[in-house]
Amino acid sequence: MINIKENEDLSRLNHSCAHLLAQAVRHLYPNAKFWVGPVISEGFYYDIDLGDVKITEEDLPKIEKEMKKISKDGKRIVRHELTREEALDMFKDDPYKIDLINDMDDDTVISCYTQGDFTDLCRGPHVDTVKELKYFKLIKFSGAYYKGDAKNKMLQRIYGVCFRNEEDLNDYLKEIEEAKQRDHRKIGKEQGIFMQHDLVGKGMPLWLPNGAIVRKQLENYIYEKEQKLGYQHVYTPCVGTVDLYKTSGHWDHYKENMFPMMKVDEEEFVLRPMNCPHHMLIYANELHSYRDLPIRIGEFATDFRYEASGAVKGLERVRCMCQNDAHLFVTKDQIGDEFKSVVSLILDVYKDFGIKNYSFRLSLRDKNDKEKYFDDDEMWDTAENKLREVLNSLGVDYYEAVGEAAFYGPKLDVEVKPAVGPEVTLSTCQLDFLLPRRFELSFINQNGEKEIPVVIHRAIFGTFDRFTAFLLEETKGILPFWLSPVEVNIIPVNNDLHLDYCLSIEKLLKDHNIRCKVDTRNEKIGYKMRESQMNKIPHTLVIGDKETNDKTVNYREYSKKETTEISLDDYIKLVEDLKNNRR
Ligand code: TSB
Ligand code: ZN
Repeated sequence: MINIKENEDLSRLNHSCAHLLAQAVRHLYPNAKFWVGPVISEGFYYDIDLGDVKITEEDLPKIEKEMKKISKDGKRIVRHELTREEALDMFKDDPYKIDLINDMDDDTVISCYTQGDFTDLCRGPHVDTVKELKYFKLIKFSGAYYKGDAKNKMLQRIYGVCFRNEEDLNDYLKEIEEAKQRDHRKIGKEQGIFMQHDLVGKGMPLWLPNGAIVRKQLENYIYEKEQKLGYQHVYTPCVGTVDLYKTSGHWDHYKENMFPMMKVDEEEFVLRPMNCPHHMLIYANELHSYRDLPIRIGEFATDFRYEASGAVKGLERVRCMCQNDAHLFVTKDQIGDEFKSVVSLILDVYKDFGIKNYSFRLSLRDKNDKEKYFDDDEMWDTAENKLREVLNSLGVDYYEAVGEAAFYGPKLDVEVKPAVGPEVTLSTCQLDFLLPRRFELSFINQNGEKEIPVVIHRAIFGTFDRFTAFLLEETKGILPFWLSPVEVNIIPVNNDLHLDYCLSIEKLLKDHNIRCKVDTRNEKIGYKMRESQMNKIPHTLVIGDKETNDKTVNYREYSKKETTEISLDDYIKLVEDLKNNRR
């Protein structure tokens, strides 16, 4: 999808269209006051204070109509520069613009743009006349806190987009429509994956039975992989004391992302935002020799993070999440091999899920920023070079982000683009020189001396929450056989004649751990078949006289027209293979 903000011409056009929107709103609602109307990657928006008037999406066509009218009038868009005094005088009745003017540096050139009866404070640039603003559309409407702060007044935000010609606009609207269809929040609702409830709280999704099946399958899948790679899984509490997070440094550096402290008897607890401290303590529970390393402690661990209320989104950005987490304790010499093993696992998993649209970002330190980064140049240089070397040896494409490393070490993230909204990180692999020091971890090296291990934090799925969100969008909700909540739907042609055989198929499939159901409703076959497709069930069996007499099944794969009749025994073999080999 095109990024409007990065295209100079479209950026100017959309910026002017934001003014056109404001002018139309002013015509329709004379008391409207305007805060800011920036260009964004998806077009533009304007934040508007309409006093007591509440507009809804139904009002957008009316506003669009007024915008079209103004555009037809074809007034020129004229720039004026003002002194601070002139500007303050011109906008004296508008607290929002006064606020903007007062925020400007002394050397800012203050300018405003006038088109017909409307003037707005603005840096520009703009197109020459409103005539150029012909192919636009108001997309949606939402509330937005003044200055993004929940303590402030809620303004009304209208989003729109503008193009140079009708074709581009239509193409873009089609893309938005497709993205809406792919949005995991829509699919998640339709397929009974998750729900939210105000009584539970913002950003705290509830996984429904179908979602729980998907999640359990993902857990089993990654657990098996990690077991084969020598990970040891643990369970730890999702709280820790404030002292634990003081020791780790999170209390000082991560507090704004944490839920507030709660006191129980004499202990001060926090809901944990990360699992590293718990895993450090597990490592420290025993003495270690260099021969024991690498030690890989894994956990499907629930974390709580304070995410801004405007940022929480479906399963993608939540306040209660479950990480597919692990902390690897390695010697300096093992960094390369272990990092390679993690990157290979990421590649392996993405291949299994057919995920192709992602990019690797290698975050490095900014050498000149001595304050932001843990001070050990040699350690950083060695580690950064090692990571590059591994990525090159695996032939992985990546880009380097200098100054984006964490305080404690360099990291590799995998970025993906959701259907709606900016890119997010899925997998992550982070080197850490600091945490093992803070917890005074050690192992006995080959010379019989105490040495501090290096820690690698890694999450392959990231969180089950975010990965599921992404998977639903990538697959448009069409999950592979082994992940589908219902794998096989059995439809008897006639309940009186074929139900018994259907029930025996169901029993046999269930004995083989296949998730299946018999549709016994008194509906037409065509209706049941269509519904089976709508529910994206991988296999639908239609069982009539022939199948019942011959002890066969007639199966149809999702989205395919043709059906195949095979013996029940062969069918069991087929679906077992699909399931066990996660085809
Ligand atoms: C990998 N301590 C490390 C861990 O050992 C850690 O917590 N890293 S993290 O902060 O990057 O989080 C791990 C992953 O969780 C991220 O890569 C991202 O995929 C996922 N994640 C982070 N925040 C959220 C959120 N609010 N909602 C859903 N998933 C999230
Ligand atoms: Zn960690």
